[in-house]
Amino acid sequence: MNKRALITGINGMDGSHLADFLLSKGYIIYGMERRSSSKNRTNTEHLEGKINFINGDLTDQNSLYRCLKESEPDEIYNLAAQSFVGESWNTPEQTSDVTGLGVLRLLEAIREHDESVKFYQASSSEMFGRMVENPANENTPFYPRSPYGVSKLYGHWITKNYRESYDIFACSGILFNHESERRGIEFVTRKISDGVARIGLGLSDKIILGNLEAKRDWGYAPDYVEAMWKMLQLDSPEDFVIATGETHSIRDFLSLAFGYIGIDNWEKYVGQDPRFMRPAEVDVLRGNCEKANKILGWKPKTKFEDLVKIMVTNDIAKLKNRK
Ligand code: NAP
Ligand code: G4F
Repeated sequence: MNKRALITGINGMDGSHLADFLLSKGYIIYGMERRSSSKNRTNTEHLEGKINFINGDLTDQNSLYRCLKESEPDEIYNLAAQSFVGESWNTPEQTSDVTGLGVLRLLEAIREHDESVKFYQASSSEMFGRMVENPANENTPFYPRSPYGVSKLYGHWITKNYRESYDIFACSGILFNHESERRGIEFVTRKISDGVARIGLGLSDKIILGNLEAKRDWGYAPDYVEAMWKMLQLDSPEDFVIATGETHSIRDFLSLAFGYIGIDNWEKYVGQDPRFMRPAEVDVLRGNCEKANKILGWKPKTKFEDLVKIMVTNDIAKLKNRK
């Protein structure tokens, strides 16, 4: 019989890639989206007719009970969140409500509906923040540096707590940064790939950024959603770090991205504005995915250079089509 999955955050980057992956495995998929006056299905337009969209909101407990009743899932992937770190200083209360307490509400819905449902929580490398150990693994102490990181830490611990308290199959993937052509435009990688494409096509002459020295462990989202699924196929729940083990600066990303359009002196095309600096920065992130490799048989497939190329190439194609 086909397995049934409920994915929250279906219209986000990961939600849409996970739906593509689970469809290839024959799943019946319910994608939870919140109501808005104008729907944004840019990432999921191709899924219309193939999956079931249902309305729900992580800030509304009753809507979550209803989503579980309607979808009768075997597996729930909680990918919904206020996921933009920079925004979390502007809306700390809302971020905590959605990204933190939202996890508790889903776990409560599982307790009410059916405790045998398997639950995946999208934990984040932002929880390591000011890294106490580099590279970080599943045993590295946390030190979040943003309201977002603190909220994710609550989601992480409440998932662990419900696993231990109620014997629910609940686990967290601690995913390091992953990107794709479906990444939101305000995140730095997509802001760069889109900006480079515009400059290459003569539509713009500058990209304005914040801190260029920050370093991230960047992987490719389609590789990472497979790890989420693998975690829920285990017999007992465990948490895993998912990362590439490599770290690169924003400067490295810029240099490669501009390189693809034949520009070497990229500094000329990049400006900085304090508006894009953060009150507290995470200077460097790097993860160790040895445990995932050993137990899940997972490792990243896409190299950093290829990730940058995929994103720039896609943005050039998108803009050409629009023209
Ligand atoms: P994303 O593109 O920002 O998607 C997040 C989704 O959550 C959006 O579709 C958004 O819906 C939805 N959402 C926001 N508030 C909601 C609410 N109150 N109720 C229901 N849905 C709501 O994020 P992503 O990059 O795919 O990441 C997926 C998850 O992994 C997130 O939890 C993120 O924090 C976490 N994570 C991401 C990374 C990464 O590098 N990408 C790394 C570690 C962890 P709207 O479209 O309506 O805004
Ligand atoms: O692309 P970012 O906004 O991603 P960030 O903050 O690392 O968060 C992402 O990864 C987390 C996992 O570690 C996820 F949990 C989270 O949901 C999200 O997906 O910023 C990356 C770096 C930061 O150091 C930031 O200060 O880029 C720096 N940066 C420099 N200029 C900029 C900019 N970031 C953005 N968004 N915009 C800029 O203009």
